[in-house]
Amino acid sequence: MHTPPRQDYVSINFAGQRSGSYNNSKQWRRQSCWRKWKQLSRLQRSLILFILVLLFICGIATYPTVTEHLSGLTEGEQHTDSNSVLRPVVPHVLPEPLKQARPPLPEPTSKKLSNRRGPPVLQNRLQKKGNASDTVVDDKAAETKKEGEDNGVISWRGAVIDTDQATEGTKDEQNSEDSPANQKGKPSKESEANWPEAVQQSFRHAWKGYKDFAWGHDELRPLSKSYSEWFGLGLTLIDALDTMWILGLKEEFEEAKAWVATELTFNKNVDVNLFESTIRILGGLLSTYALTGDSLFLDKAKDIGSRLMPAFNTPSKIPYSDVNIGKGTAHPPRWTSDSTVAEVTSIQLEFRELSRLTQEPQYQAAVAEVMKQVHKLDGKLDGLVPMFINTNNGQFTHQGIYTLGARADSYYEYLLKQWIQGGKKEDQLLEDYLQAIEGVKRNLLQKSSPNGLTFVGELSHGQFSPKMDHLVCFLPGTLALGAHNGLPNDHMDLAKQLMETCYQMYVQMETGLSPEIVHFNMHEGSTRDIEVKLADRHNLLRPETVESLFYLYRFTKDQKYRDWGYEILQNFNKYTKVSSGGYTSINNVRDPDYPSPRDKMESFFLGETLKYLYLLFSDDPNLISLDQYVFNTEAHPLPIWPSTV
Ligand code: DMJ
Repeated sequence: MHTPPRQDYVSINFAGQRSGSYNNSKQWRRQSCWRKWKQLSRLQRSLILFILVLLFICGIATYPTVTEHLSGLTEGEQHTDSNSVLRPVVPHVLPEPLKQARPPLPEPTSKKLSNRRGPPVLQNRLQKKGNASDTVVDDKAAETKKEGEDNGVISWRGAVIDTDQATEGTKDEQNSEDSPANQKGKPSKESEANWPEAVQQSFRHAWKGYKDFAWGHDELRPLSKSYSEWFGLGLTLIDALDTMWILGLKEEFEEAKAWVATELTFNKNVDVNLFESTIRILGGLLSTYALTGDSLFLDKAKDIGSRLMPAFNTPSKIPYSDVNIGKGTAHPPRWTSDSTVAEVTSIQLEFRELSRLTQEPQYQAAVAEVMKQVHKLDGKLDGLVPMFINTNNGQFTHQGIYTLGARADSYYEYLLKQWIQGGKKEDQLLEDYLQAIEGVKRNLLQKSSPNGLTFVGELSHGQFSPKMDHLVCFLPGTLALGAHNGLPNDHMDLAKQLMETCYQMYVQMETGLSPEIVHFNMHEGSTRDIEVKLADRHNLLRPETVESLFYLYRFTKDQKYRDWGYEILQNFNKYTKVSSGGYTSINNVRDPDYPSPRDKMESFFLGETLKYLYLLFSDDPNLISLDQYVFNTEAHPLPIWPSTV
């Protein structure tokens, strides 16, 4: 006998029970819904109403958290900063008033010879001490600012409280109403000889903050006078080693070297991101070895390099994003088995160099295998790659989206740079690079309205978006480097046009500093070329524009590139410098009165931004000659391999 199943649940059947022809008129739909509703039992109706009310209450309760979270995701570095994984929004904080004197003048320049990631738990683990006092510091700072404003003692200029702290130019330049320095940092030609020194001074100021409040930790939090950990490996210190060497800051370099010799250990149970630790730590150690010849740095490079190798043990040999350098285990992010294309294709310069130095082929073999596979993959558009690749099957995922920004950017950079590093013999790398640049021209290049700025937008399933990340501003420099190495002249023309656009991304903002992302107007009749969405107004002290200025100046000797770089340095000093030491990323480049400091100095500010500025201003073209060195994507110069033929 058939027993009807027990119904422990309430079933609601919305399937049509009426015969007759389909009628989709509004009235029919309204009547039909009402009829369905009335067909329900009282219990069913009460249950539905109860659920709806519950959902409504939950929605109201969670709305602020959700919007805050979403804005955090948008604001977070999208790159795998590059970065990227998505970081929590840092609460707005105010600096404390300036009490100390102007930093000491630097010693003369020595020409001895540059939406984020990381396990969230780790990021915060070592902040406890700082966190406890953060609120106090912030509150105090806020109070002090108010008092200061009231009695006129404090001159509030964004993160910098006192114009005396601005390091560049003479006092006269800064104070005169018509002085170029007051027109968004326009430089005075007379002081040009001092510009390298101004960068040294900025570096010392940043270093002071790191040394006083974050020594041996990953990143300085200059406003709360504390630090944050990402990998717990002294990231800023390692990223800054070769910058100190290049800037001739010997004392600082020796102190840092002593820390590396006595304190730095990679034998730690810690998850690190393969790409970030390769470009910052392995790259930083290898370049410091190249510059100094000190075997300490090579030994440390071997140590971290070998500890990163488990990342390549995947079914496809496309590496996982994360490695535990203590346990020797690797894994993808919790939510996916994909890796980011830029990440797996921007570790090659470093591992290849490690193999050359150690004569151990496994490093180079592992990263060459990745390039070989990516070269052959379906899913590219005229040489442009998607943003994700699966570590199980080795195929691109999330296909149809093409960008030169976050998650794809340094793939293109490393095609060219590997070709240069290896002595311009690896034709496949060059072919892929040339094809990709043609792909950019065909699919992503447009001009804005009304002033016709050339920009690189994005493509999503055939739909063009006029969005450009600041990260894309590496491209003018890379194109110029290619042209310098014999690639077509029109690459240099395009480099110059894009350089102008990247500069405009700074100069058109009220602080003279670029936002993280801009949108270009393309409609006739637009009144301005560049728009910035609210969530994109932050500046993380990124290097890409000054990096490109350095290349463009080296190859053209056009003075304007130096002038632009100097303006940018002045604006960093004006809006991001923190009086007690360090520089901070800011939330709003459009508000010079309240740029809203974020309380974080990224390691690449010392590793890249200040290094490229110094090299831009240096008159010595042999200071890291571009015919002898190739910079990795974190500005660490690695030797171009001597020809063996
Ligand atoms: C750096 O870590 C590297 O330059 C990377 O390629 C991109 N993101 C940051 C700087 O913006």
